[in-house]
Amino acid sequence: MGRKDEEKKRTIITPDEGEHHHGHSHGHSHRHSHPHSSETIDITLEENFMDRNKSLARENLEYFDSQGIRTINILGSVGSGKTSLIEAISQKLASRRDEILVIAGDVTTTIDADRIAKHGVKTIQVNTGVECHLDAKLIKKALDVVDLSSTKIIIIENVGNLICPADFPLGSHLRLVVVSVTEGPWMIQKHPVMFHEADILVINKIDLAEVMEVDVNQLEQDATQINPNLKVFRTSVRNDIGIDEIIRYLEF
Ligand SMILES: Nc1nc2c(ncn2[C@@H]2O[C@H](COP(=O)(O)OP(=O)(O)OP(=O)(O)O)[C@@H](O)[C@H]2O)c(=O)[nH]1
Ligand SMILES: [Mg+2]
Repeated sequence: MGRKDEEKKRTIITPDEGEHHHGHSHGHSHRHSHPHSSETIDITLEENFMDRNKSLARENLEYFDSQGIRTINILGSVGSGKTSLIEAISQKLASRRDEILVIAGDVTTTIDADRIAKHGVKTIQVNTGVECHLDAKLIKKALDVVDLSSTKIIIIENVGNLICPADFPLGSHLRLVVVSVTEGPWMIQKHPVMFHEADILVINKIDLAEVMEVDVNQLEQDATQINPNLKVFRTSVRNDIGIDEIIRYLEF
């Protein structure tokens, strides 16, 4: 095959000068690469928005600490098993269900919150509308509507996405990312920011590793190369493998 043919097969599209970059919605100003001054103004707004989120996240963290509440932000792609993991943890901690609050983030539905609430833990659904991530303000709002007097653990399920939620701290003590072998062998390498910012990695659906022809050792290696401090667990939520180890590690 000639070089021209190879190039034709691997087309890479990059934004053109003057094109609108609507990567994902933040419900605020976007970068518009128009000539003249609008570019600078819009970027400044975006940076303020991120800073505002960071300072609200710090306030949330201070609040959690003052109340003696431990919080964990669970992130990961769509369908990796975040809700399944929270259900399994809730089931195993059934005798302490009054101590647990789950905040379930979703774009529009209450499906996850309904699944989790079945296990008797207090659950709040936060719908993000068009946003692809939760933010610190939404968490603060959720906290305003519940009685936290018996709460010792807050588990937050973020919107299923490996990109946007990475930039939005919520004020949690820990970030846990769930990936699953059904996402294929490259998803960790392709989303370094998410793994760089995480404390715990859960590689889920190991029951399907063989049929997916995905090497779990390689996934773990990819992740620890990005972040050597990651604590890694291998799980099959479906077959109750690895969940007890996570609960022990989290000291729940
Ligand atoms: N085979 C297998 N399936 C699993 C496992 N864990 C979860 N699943 C299935 O994967 C599907 C998606 O799981 P969820 O827990 O809804 O995933 P999620 O990450 O919460 O998905 P979103 O909230 O939509 O992003 C469900 O059908 C689960 O039953 C596992 O360990 N093995
Ligand atoms: Mg879910």
